[in-house]
Formats: sequence, structure tokens, C-alpha cells
Amino acid sequence: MKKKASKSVSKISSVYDHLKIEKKWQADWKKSGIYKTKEGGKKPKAYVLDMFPYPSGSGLHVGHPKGYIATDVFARFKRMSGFNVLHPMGWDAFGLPAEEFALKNKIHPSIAVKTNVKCYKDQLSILGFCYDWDREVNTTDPEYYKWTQWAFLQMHKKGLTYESHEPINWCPSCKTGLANEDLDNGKCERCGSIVEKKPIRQWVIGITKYADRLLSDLDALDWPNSIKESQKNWIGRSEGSELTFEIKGGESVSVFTTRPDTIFGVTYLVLAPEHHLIEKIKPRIENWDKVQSFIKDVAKKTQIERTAEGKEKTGVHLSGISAVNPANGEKVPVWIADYVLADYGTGAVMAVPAHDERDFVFAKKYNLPIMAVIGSEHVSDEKAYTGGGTLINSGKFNGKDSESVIKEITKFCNGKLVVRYKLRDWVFSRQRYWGEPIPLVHCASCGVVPVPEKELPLKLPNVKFYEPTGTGESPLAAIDKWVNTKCPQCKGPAKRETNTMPQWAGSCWYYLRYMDPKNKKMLVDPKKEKYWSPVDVYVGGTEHATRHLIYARFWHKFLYDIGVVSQSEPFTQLRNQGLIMGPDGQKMSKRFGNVVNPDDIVKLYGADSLRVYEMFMGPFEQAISWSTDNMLGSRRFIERVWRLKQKISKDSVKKDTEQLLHKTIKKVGQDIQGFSHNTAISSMMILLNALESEASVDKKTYETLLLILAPFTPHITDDLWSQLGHKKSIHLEVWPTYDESKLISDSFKIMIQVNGKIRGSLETNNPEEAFVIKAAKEKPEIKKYLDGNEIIKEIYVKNKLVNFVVKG
Ligand code: ANZ
Ligand code: ZN
Repeated sequence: MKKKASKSVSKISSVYDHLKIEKKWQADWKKSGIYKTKEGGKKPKAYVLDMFPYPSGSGLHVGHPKGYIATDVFARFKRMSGFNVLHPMGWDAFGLPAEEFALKNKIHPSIAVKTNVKCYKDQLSILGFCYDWDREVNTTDPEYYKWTQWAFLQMHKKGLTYESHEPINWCPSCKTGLANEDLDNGKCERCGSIVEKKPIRQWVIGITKYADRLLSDLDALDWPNSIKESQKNWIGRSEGSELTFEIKGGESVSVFTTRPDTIFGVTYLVLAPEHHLIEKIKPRIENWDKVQSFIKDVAKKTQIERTAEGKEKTGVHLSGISAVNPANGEKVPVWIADYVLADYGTGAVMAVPAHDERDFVFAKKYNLPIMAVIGSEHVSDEKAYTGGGTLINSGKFNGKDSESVIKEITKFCNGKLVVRYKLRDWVFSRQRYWGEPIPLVHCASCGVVPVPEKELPLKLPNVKFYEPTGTGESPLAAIDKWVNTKCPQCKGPAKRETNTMPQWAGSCWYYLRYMDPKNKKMLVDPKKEKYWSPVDVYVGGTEHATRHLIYARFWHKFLYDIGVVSQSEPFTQLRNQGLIMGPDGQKMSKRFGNVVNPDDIVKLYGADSLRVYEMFMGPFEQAISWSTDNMLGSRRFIERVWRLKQKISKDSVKKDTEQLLHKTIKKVGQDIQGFSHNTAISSMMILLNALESEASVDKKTYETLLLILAPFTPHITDDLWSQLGHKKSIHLEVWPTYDESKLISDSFKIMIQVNGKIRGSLETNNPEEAFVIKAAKEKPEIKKYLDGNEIIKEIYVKNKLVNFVVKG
């Protein structure tokens, strides 16, 4: 990469010295503090937020700053447009990757985080961002996580948390819990052993209590539809019925179904392999050995492996067990299968192979009967018919419409209508060192007791050893001095909770802390919160479509319920940047050796060129490959702006050029507002062409070009601005206004003749022949001459005249 870049550097001229200029202006901005933000004043506010990065050991590649550049342009535009702008940055630095990095390199995670943050900050500063660094936050700073812990305690007090034995991925040979990301096809990434599920005591947050609000409040948000859809699917609200099937021999089992109308088509029942009924009926299962080994096999599979479309579904018949269909009293066989999940619905399914795809495939594979109960015209041997229609083979419901009988059939079967969610409660603990300690104490006589608020932050003990314990417990469990404490209530001996919070915790509310980063008394001062909320634009990658954006919305709603924040949603508008792929079209990654480092690019071509290029590459949301050659185009554009200064004289530009200038001011403003930065740049390129074709350019026009370019190329524009004699930074100037009257004047008047005589005229700004002829014909004063006559010829003189030659 380096070699290639230095070869193309010869192609750039030394029209201007980007290294010198960029350094100078960055130092200048820092010294004068022009990007510092205060609340208050008469200006409207704009809160422009990036998803804060996780500072990894490998630093930034050119793909990372794409979103940061876009928000920087946006923030600068808003500032120039008279807004009081909050545009902060910080670090999401707890979590497994930092801990693993530290273990591998034998440095303490707190040291590694410090080094990585410094490296990230250096990389960001050379790009010329207008962050207010006085508001920087770091989730691993005790002064920050104090409030993460505080919020958790409030949830605990409101009864929103509970302890539960939740399974973790467990590698029996490494003796460690593994995140889903550490699994390689169900095996341990490190040693290749098959990973087991091991139940472990954990803290869980009852986020499902917020499912309905998380869903319904999505409607009012200005977010990409695809993200809203992902959230809807993640929450997964389903209306359906719970129906009960008797099991011969005494027990019963409930199923959740969205299609009670198909109950007469049930040909078997399926339980999740983990279903609690199995233990009870075990003595009556005639093929127990086979069943047992199947259950063991399924336990090794991940949820995705079990349910993914196209994955082969497997199951085992429970010999000797049968159930009774509540609708018609018929006996149906009972199976267990991997495609039925224990933690959705009731963990049991009534299978209707004629009308459900998964059941159909399964029935075909195991030769189970298929019974159609909807619309004889839909019956097929090839696949399930999953739509609605007229019921058949359904007893007294025959002939009725399937949709309309849902309530009636549910009642007929003694079932009930229910709402189910796919969203699960949030397992809010990790058995790791590098996370926020959960501020709870276990006391033999008082039970679970919260750490008093005045003792927060409960700091992570600073220790040398934080390797996994081998028991599945957190490394904190092995630190006796830390674990053994006094019960805050009875003062007797007690033990600290040793689970830590998950990586997602700190990012749930950081945007609130930027509003008031140094407050020692509160998470955020209500006055400041009211002033800045909500975040007006939030920008980041689509990988956060669900987890982060669900957890943060939940956390925010909780804070809203306890009166900490004033609005029920945190992020009004969301925009996602598309990835920048490597020059080879693959995802940029060390593994593919296609990583382009922004430091190299900035050194060779300048931050301003990089910024223009990344914004010009294509639509913001689109993924696109990096090309250093194309980047040179952006560099040349900037150089041309630099050179244009030599053309400044007293003579003003031509009228068309002036019109184009006003059009461009309007378009660039609108485009930045709409995150269409690429089209904003292309319209400035068109303007630049026009200015270059002028014999000379007046100072005012040149300055206007600099002003609208300033958000994109902050260094060179500030430099040229000061060269023109201005004392104040261009970034404190006001966004230029355009003259609406100058825009309308592009319309022209076209005379309309019939047989050479003027009969009317047309005012338009569309010069196209087909449009003009049609519009002319439709004018009533012309129509009366044309009606009933044959038009022999239509003559159009562009922008001037139309003549209809008619016979008669
Ligand atoms: C019978 C039926 C007939 C179904 C039919 C569908 C079509 P959603 O929309 O995702 O909520 N189901 C229920 N619990 C399940 C579990 N634990 N694991 C796997 N599948 C489960 O899906 C609800 C449908 O998914 C339910 O409706 C059930 O199959 C299945 F023509 O019941 B249905
Ligand atoms: Zn106690």
C-alpha cells in the first residue's frame, strides 16, 4: 500500500502545502477554542452525534471516519446557519476485545485503553473535526461508570432486574465462557472443542416490559426504514392463540399459534428438545435412548443453526406418547425437533404441514400425514399454502373464511388470545473482569442488597491477574479482598456480586453525559438535558440496527419513567453510513491485507482531500470501494479552488454565473441537510467550472464559494479566507443566503404562433421540445385555432418560439 501511494504522489502538484496549512489551522482552532459549546443564548440548538468508537489496538482505517466526516460537515453547516451546535466525541472502552488484547499482550486493560484512546484521538485530530473535546467521555472512567451503576440500581429498585440461571457458551477444555462471536461453527475458536451450554447465575433486566413501547414509538422516528424493520423483527410482536392439547396419560401441553384457524389440519405436535414436559413423561417414552441422544446433539447447536431457513430440520418421534387435538378429539403423534425453540411462545408447536413451510418440509422428510384445511384450489403436493381462504375439512367451520374464525376457533378449543414477543429479557452480566462492577452485595441474612448510592462508583479492583477463573465465574470472584465486604444493611459479612456488566451498558446513555460531562451530583442536570434533548442527528453503522439501538432506547425510556430525561425517545433522526470497502472490493481487514490507513493518505494528499473524497464517493448509505486514483480527483478540485484566487478582480461575473452561484448556495445547503453530501460537492464542481471559464471573478463571489465549501474542507478555506484579509475564522461566519428572485429568472417566454401569426405565449423553465409543444397546444387561446384542423408541421425555435402550421 505504502509503495503504491508514494508512486501516485508524484501526480499531485505542490500548488498548496497541505501539511503546513492543516497543522497551522488545527493548532489555531485548538488555541482559540472556536468549537467549544455552551448552552443557552437565543440560538436554536442542534445536537449532532456520532456513534462513539470502541478504541481497538489496530487504529482507524479510512472507512471509519466516513460517518465522522459527514457529521462534521453537518455540524459546521448548522453552526454557520445560526445554530448552537453540540458535537462531541468519546470512547466505548469496556468489553471483551480490550480484555483479550490485554491478556495477549500482558498489559493491563486500563493501560491498553489509554494507549488506544490516544492513538484514536491523534488519528481523529488530523482530520480536522470540530469536536468539543472538553466534553469527551470514556465509559471506563469511574466518574462515568458511576452513573451506569446508578442507573442499574434504579432499575433494581424498580424491580426491573432479576437473577436467573441463564446458559452461557462454555468451552470445557479452555474452561471459559465464550461470546457468540468467539464460536466457530459451534466450536471454540481457540481449541476447537465443542462448546456446551452451561447454566450460570446471572442478572437479567426485564426489557420485555418495554416491548410494546419500543415498538409503537418507532413510528414517529425519522430513521431508515430498514432499521425500523430490523427493530420490529427483533421485538417480534405476534398476535395469536394459546391452545391446550391433552397428553394421553394425564399431562397437557400448550402451544402458541398464529394460525388457530388451521387447527383441524394438525397432524402432529412438536416440543422443543428442552421442553420441561419431557422429563415428566420420560418413563413412558419407549425409545428414550434415541430421544436422549438427540437432545444432547441439539444442545450443541446455536439458535441460528437450528432455525436458519434452508437448514435441514431434524427430529425424533416420542414412541408411546400421543396428544389429543382439542378441536376434533383426534389422536396426534408427539415429536421433538430442533426447529422448535424452548424460549419462544410456549416451546411447543401444533404442526400443520399443509399450511406451514417448516412443518411441510419436516412432514415430507419423516413421512408424516399432510392435511389441507384451507381452500381446495390451493392444495398442492409441492409446498405449503400459507395464505388464507375458505376452510375445508374443518367440521362445523367448513365454508367460513379462515381469517374471520380466529376468535371463534380459539374459544371453541377453550384457548385464549395472546400476544407474544421474540424480544427476550436482557442478560445483563458477563463473567469477565473488564466491565462495570454490578453494585450489589449478597448477604446470608438480608439477601441481595444494593450498594448505597453514596458509595458509587464501585470501582473495579486494580489487580495484576484477571484471567478467567476456570469455574465459569468472573475473575473478580477470585479476588478475596474485593469480594468479602460488609452488608450495607446488617453490617454482617457479605460478598460482592462478581458478574460485570455487558459491553452494551456504557453506550446506552453516553449521549446524555455529553450534555453535562463533569457533573458530580447527577447523571445529567435536568436544565441541560432539556436544552439539548433530543439528539437531532445520530450517525453510525447498520451493525447497530438492533442491539445498541434497542438497549439505548430502552435505557432512555426507563430514565424517562423515573424523571431523569424529558423525552421518551433519544434519537430523532438516524442516518447510516455505507462501508468503505478495500480497493479490491472486499471488506477492509488486516486479514485481506487491503487496509488503507488514513494517516498515510492525510500525509500525502491532505485531510481536506480525504474529506472531499469520502463525501463525494457516492450516496452516503452506499457501500463503495476505495480508490486512491479517484481521491486524486478530489485533491485536484481543491487545488483549482486555490488557484482560482488569482482570478479575483473588481469585475463581477456574468449574469448566468451569478444565477448559478445562487442556485448552488441553495442546493449545497439542502443537500447537506439531507445527508446528500455527494451531490452538494458535484454542484460546487459545476460552479467551479463556470467560475474558471470567466475572465475574472469578483471577491464576493469567490468568498461565497469558500463559505459553502468550508464545512467540507475546513483547513484550506480558513487559510484562503485569512489570505483575503479576514481576521475571524471562516467557520464563525454566517452561511450565505441566496436570492430567490435570481433563481426564478431562469424561466423564459416562448411565443406561440399559428400559421405565422402570434396567438399567445408560454412562460416556462423547461426548454424541452416535447414539453413545450404539448404545453402550447393545451393553452385555451391556442387550442381554439387548432381544434378540428389538421396540424401539418410543428416548428420549435428553442426557448423562443413555436409555430403550428395547420390546414383549413
Ligand atoms: C400452527 C401454524 C399453522 C403456525 C400454520 C403457522 C402456520 P411468529 O409469527 O414468528 O410468531 N411456533 C410457535 N412457537 C414456536 C417455537 N417455540 N419455535 C418454533 N416455532 C414456533 O410464528 C408463530 C408460529 O411459529 C406459530 O404458529 C407456530 O406455528 C410457530 F399454518 O402454529 B404456527
Ligand atoms: Zn445483611
